Amino acid sequence: MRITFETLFPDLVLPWTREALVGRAVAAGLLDLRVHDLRRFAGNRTNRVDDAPYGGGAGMVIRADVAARAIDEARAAEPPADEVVLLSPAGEPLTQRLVERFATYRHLTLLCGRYEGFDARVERLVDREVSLADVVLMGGELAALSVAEATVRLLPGVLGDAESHRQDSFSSGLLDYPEYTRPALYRGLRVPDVLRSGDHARVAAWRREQALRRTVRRRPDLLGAAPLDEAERREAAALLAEPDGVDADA
Ligand code: JCQ
Repeated sequence: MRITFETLFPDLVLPWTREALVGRAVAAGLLDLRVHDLRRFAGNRTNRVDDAPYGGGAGMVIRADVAARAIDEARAAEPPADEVVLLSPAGEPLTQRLVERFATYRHLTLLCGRYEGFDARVERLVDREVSLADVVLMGGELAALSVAEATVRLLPGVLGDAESHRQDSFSSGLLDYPEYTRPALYRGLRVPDVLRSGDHARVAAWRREQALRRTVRRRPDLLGAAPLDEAERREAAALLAEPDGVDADA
């Protein structure tokens, strides 16, 4: 898969491309990363990519023609970009489901804005606007890197067997169950006995229960879309009805 970053700050993106698992995926030919400096598309000798906003006000706006040339290049590339995605707080929220879609693409282009953003006409030239979270960053780069990292770890061969097995847990629609390692007693806190019992069926049932409890307590908004069986639905409803703090484990 190819992922192209269009950015005014390539130096922010480049170290990630060399990071352990990502660098290995690139070396193995599973991943083709391109980091393009948007300033290449300034199209003037001053190298300016931004201009003052119509209507006045503080800050600068990245010109539409600069983004347009970057987008045209992405669409003319081989393979052509399956999607050009603009990172912006005004985008649709990033989800695992969206990332699963990106991971099926041959070429994903991520367009990173800075300053006050792009000329609004750029929205019409991209396929999608995506937001990492309801926060405002100084630029789209860290959001783009998050999209890229979430996508890359889904590509076959990028994670080892053990790690890919673990990634199934978010697809359960629930938060992860808690994990423990030695020692069994640390600062007065004990590892639950069931995890040391060697009874794999009981361990699996306990983990599922913990995932359900944590999700009810911390992210009840996820329950609607989580694939739960009848008994789990009833349990989730009962836990939701309990006042906070009744269950110290959750
Ligand atoms: C991305 N969540 C937050 C800030 C405008 C392109 O327009 C703008 C882009 C940014 C940088 O991105 C974010 C962001 N996802 O802040 C303002």
